[in-house]
Amino acid sequence: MAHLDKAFREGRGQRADAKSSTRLDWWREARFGMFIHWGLYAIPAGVWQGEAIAGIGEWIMKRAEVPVAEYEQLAKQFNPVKFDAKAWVALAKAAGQKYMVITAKHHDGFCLFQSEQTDYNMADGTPFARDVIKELAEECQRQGIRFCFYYSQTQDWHHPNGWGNDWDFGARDFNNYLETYVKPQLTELLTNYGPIGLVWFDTPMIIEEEQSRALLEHCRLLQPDCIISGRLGNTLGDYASAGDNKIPDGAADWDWETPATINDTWGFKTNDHNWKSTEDLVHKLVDIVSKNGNYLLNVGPTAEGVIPQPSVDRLLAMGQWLDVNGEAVYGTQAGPIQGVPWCRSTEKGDTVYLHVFDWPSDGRLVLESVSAETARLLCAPASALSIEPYDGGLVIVGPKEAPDKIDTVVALT
Ligand code: FHN
Repeated sequence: MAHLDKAFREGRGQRADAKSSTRLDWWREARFGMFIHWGLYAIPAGVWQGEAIAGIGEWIMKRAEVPVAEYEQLAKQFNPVKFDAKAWVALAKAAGQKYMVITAKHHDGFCLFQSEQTDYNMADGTPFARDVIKELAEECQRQGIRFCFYYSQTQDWHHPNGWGNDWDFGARDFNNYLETYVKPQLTELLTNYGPIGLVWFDTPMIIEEEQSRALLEHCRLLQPDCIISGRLGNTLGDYASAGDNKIPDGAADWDWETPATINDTWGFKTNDHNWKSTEDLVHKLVDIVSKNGNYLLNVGPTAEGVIPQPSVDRLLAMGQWLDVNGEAVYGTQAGPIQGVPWCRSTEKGDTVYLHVFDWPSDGRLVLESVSAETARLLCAPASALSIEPYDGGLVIVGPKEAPDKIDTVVALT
């Protein structure tokens, strides 16, 4: 397992009893979700007082050590008039994503939901004056997407007792912050927005085991079926979290997820144009699923509330590929063919799905130690492919041209 460990950071493991729990059933079926990083950081979008700030966009407050009194002025400008919950959820649906995880509160402390604990929130502290978490939760219900939220439980650069802001605050009472601020906010989020699929805690850092456990129990009491992410800390989450954009070399026998970016940032940055190709994104999705994982792919909307067009284009293209090949992704697990560079495999019931990334020019797919009676292309289900025996394995004979330039899926039974 040593090769796998590199992709999983310490303290981000799966709790011992989670594997046998039915809580994760929908999530294992889903395999692909939409992550949304949206907050005040979308306004500076990577540039502070004329200076481009290196690194991920949502960290601009920390990277530029912006004082709270200055940073919180951004709330008065936050007026995303183009925000459209229906369109965001429809995009996730068209992309083939089955759950949505949005930053209810990120490290900068600004809340996208209405909270009695602070006015530093979208509904009470901005000219927009709307609870976007409510709008998205309702729209997800309507369109059949599991609604989930991200919540930064340890880092809060706005709260004097939260972790991470050393330029404004000195000594802190972290436990007091957890008890008197985090827990009441979790109560609000797990009470006011209907059923929540999962709470995506992040960057556990200094949180101690009994504090992680207290948050877990708090969430369990409010919504027992809600999944808790591995980044709650102290190996108490329901599934393991790989590092950002990290994919392990081989299949894991625990439940895990890779959170990932389409370009390099999570929160919107004007200067980040390093977009991954659709082919790369589909390959990453399939690679992850072929190793028993989930892919949580991020979008970073602008301060106007618009999901950048390069993200939209790629998500729609992924959705088109999934329309044809979704059978080989949703509800599947790691297949029997592992470690072969030109392909990946997933399986469900008695069907093995061979995902061919590099189609051979003679159209002959040689597989060792595999037996199958039938082979069909998901992109042309009516035409069966012939199978020839080969030295303990088999050869599937297909066309000379790759039927799908991105990933041709052959279903073997
Ligand atoms: O610090 C955060 C970062 O801003 C972002 O939210 C990612 C998403 O997985 N999580 C943390 C870094 O691992």
